[in-house]
Amino acid sequence: MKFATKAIHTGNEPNLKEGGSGDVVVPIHLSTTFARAKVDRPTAGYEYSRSGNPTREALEKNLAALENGKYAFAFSSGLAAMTNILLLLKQGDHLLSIDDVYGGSRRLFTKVFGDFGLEFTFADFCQGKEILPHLTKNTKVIWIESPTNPLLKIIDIASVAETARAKGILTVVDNTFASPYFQKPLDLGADIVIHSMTKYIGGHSDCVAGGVVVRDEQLSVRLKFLQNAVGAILSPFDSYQILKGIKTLSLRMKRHEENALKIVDFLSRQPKVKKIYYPGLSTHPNYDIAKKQMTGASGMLSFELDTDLALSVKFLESLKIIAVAESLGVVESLIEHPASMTHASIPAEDRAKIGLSDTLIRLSVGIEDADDLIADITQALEGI
Ligand code: P1T
Repeated sequence: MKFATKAIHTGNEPNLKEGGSGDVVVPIHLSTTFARAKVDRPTAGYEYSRSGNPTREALEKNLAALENGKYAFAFSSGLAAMTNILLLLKQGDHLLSIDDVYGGSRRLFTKVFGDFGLEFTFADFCQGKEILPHLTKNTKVIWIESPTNPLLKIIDIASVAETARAKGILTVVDNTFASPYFQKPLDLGADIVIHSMTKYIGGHSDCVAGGVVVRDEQLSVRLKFLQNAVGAILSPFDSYQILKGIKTLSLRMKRHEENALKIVDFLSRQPKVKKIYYPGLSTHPNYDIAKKQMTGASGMLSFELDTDLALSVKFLESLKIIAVAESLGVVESLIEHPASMTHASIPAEDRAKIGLSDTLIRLSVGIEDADDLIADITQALEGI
């Protein structure tokens, strides 16, 4: 099946067996536990809702299919999903991460797992050979966001994964910014994909959720164990919400990109805009890699105004349709100031090292009419 068909049908198959109800929408199974006729035999494989729930399982099946994976696990947030991946590691293990990651990811690495003896290095790499100087004998994971949050850097996933694999190192890709519609890291050689499903996958700003997808059975067994043992599972209602969001993922992603391209074109003609970060622009430093590994550039972009912090803030606060808010990848356009919002937990000196300036603005282009979004940006630019 092709992507749009899988998004609607996989995991959502009606139960047409004798006694089945034939629902075309997956029911929300709220039961926390499942009764059995025989002490040693769970009735339909379900025992207790933390270890397995039919609604969550439907979503997990769907998510695995979207990423061309075999096994998926749904968690109560993107950070909970990341936590479960990090729990694959042991004290003394080293993780090399791309330097430009979501502020909360960096906080989880350094301020939580750092205290449990995991070691982290942040570096700017694009190709496999660039990771080599940063590897130690204990490196177990390479962590990639591509495109990165918020500078939209593009990392050559196939090249990094090939180098990592030769050294027995796992490649993890946070695919939140691209969504599986535009990029499938497992097909490019990555071992683990993680999503903040709060973003494009859910798409409607009504559910915080995370997901992990793998192909390898051994990894899946450990992740399944950790999901149950640690317990940060996605609730049945939220699983239903995310499944519902996924049904329109392909339509939404097309429109997100279409609108982003129009806005990038508009911004590139504005004298008050100093720099635009968007992987769909032929002037992006890694445009060729983006073209090779993504089928579209998505709806995320960042830009800098040719002004100071105070006027950048004035610009943000003058917007009427586009909301100033954290989060991204949702139907409504959201704009934010990374240095004081999503990436405020990163010390200023580290932000400077990454190139994340105090005047950087990140825009998550929604699926409204692009003309209205451009009119809103125009009136806010006129005020500065
Ligand atoms: O918010 P949560 O569902 O826990 O996901 C965390 C997360 C993980 N990975 C990436 C790339 C992310 O962008 C996020 C969350 N990011 C925001 C809330 C934000 O506005 O950037």
